[in-house]
Amino acid sequence: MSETIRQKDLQLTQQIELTASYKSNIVQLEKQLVSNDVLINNLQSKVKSADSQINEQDKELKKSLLKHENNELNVAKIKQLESKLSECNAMSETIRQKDLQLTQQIELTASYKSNITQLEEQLVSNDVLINNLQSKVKSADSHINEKDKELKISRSKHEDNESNVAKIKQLESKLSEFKAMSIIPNCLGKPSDVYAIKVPDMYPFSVSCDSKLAGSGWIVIQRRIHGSVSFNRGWDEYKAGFGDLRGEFFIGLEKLHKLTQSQPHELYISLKDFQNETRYVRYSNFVIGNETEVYKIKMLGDFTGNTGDSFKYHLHNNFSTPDRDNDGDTGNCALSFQSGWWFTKCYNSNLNGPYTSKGGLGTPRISWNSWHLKPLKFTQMMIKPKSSSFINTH
Ligand SMILES: [Ca+2]
Repeated sequence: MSETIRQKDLQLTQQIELTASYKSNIVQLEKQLVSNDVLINNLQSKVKSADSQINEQDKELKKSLLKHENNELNVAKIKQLESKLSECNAMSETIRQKDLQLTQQIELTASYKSNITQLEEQLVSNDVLINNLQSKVKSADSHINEKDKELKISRSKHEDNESNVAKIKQLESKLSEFKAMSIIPNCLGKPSDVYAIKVPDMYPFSVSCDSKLAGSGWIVIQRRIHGSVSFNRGWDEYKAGFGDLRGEFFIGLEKLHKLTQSQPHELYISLKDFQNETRYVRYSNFVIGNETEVYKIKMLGDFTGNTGDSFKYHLHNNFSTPDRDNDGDTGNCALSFQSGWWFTKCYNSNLNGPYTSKGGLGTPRISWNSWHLKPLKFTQMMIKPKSSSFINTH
């Protein structure tokens, strides 16, 4: 045990020595710590100052960078401006050229203006000239018109004179005819020929007397022989009469009215066809109305004859011509059958129809349908004063 205690003592002495060494070390270390703290403080203040220096430098750097950037921007701006300047220069050149062109145009315009002014002056002078000429033409025209009027008057006087001379000659020739033909009241007792007849309310006029077909004293009012005279005529011609008294003719409605109105008349109609067959019909009291009565057949009297009565159908009918439809038909019979007649719807006889040797029912032709429907070659209508007929036959 004592050994152990001795060892323990030894160990304890060693430990105490060790601890004393540690203590000295700690003191040294504590001293060093304090000095280190001072150093650290110094360093920390140095770091602070360095930091502030860095910050300032950083700021300066930033400023410098900013300046640098600005500089770059400025360079770019300068480049832009330079390019714009060159553009401006180019434009300026263009403007200069345009100016040059404009100047040229202005000069040209000025020259045109001067031309226009000259032309306008010329126009004004021409206008004056034209006005002068127009007034001269007007005065010439009025002069011509006056001369023309004088000439017309002179011509018309001359023509009037010529036509008057011709009329006088005609009248003289008619007068000499009438003088040569003694004026008769009717055809009674006269051989077949042309005579002057006088009826009340009318100047004497020529008539054809026939004494061969049905005894003496007949005034021929219508005759068809060969078709040389057209019977397709208007109202005025049927009213006045037309044709050749020695050939084919129609006496005229006005004369027919005046004759049949002056005293009672008989009517005789002679017919012949293209087979040279003949027929006749006779009416005892034939009266034609005046123009106001449309020249209607007012009376026929009693019928006699050796064929059918194709005229009775027309009693009381108006007279119609192609240009004057007075018929009882919805159409225009006179136009359809190319003649003037006492049509109604349309006819049973048409002695004024177109002269033809062919055709039948429906064909415009000279027709007497109650005999047959073939065209006729010859017709003659005649009238005679009834009393004279009575006297003549007794
Ligand atoms: Ca009609």
